[in-house]
Amino acid sequence: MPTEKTLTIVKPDAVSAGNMGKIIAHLERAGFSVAAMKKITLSEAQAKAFYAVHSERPFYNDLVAFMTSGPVAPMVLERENAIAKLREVMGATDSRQAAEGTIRNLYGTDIERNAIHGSDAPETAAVERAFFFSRLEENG
Ligand code: FUP
Repeated sequence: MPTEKTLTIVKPDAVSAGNMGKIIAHLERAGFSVAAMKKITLSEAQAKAFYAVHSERPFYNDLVAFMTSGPVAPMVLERENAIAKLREVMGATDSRQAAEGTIRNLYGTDIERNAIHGSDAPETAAVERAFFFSRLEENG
C-alpha cells in the first residue's frame, strides 16, 4: 500500500494543557509516522489565512483568537490512507460529540477547543502541508 501524507495541528488548548506528547503517542499507535513537525505561535494574519475558507462564518473571529492564543504544533503525518484515518482517530468537530477514545474526545473541550486539526481531503492536505512546511522540511 502506498503511503499518503496529511496535516495535523495540535491546537493551543492541547499544547498548553501538556497533551502534545500524548497526542503524538496516540497518532503513532494509530500507525502514523511524523514526517515533519514544528512548534510555533501563529500571527493573526497567519491564522486568518489558514482558516480563510471560514471567513464568512460567525465563529471565524473567535476561532482566529483561539488559534493565536498560544503555541501550536503543526505536523505532517504519513501512513497508508492517512487523510481518512486521521479524520477517524481525531473524532467529530465538537469534542462533546466525538466518539469515545478519539483524540477530540480524550483531549478536547467543545467545538472550538477541540485539541487537533486534520486536513479533510487530498487537495486541502496538499495546501495545508505547504502552508507550514517546505519540501525540504518534509524531506522530499
Ligand atoms: P473540522 O474539519 O472537524 O476541524 O471542522 P471544520 O472544518 O468544520 O471547522 C474548522 C474549525 O472551526 C474547527 F476545528 C473548530 C472551528 N469551529 C467552531 O469554532 N465553531 C463551529 O461552529 C464550527 C467550527
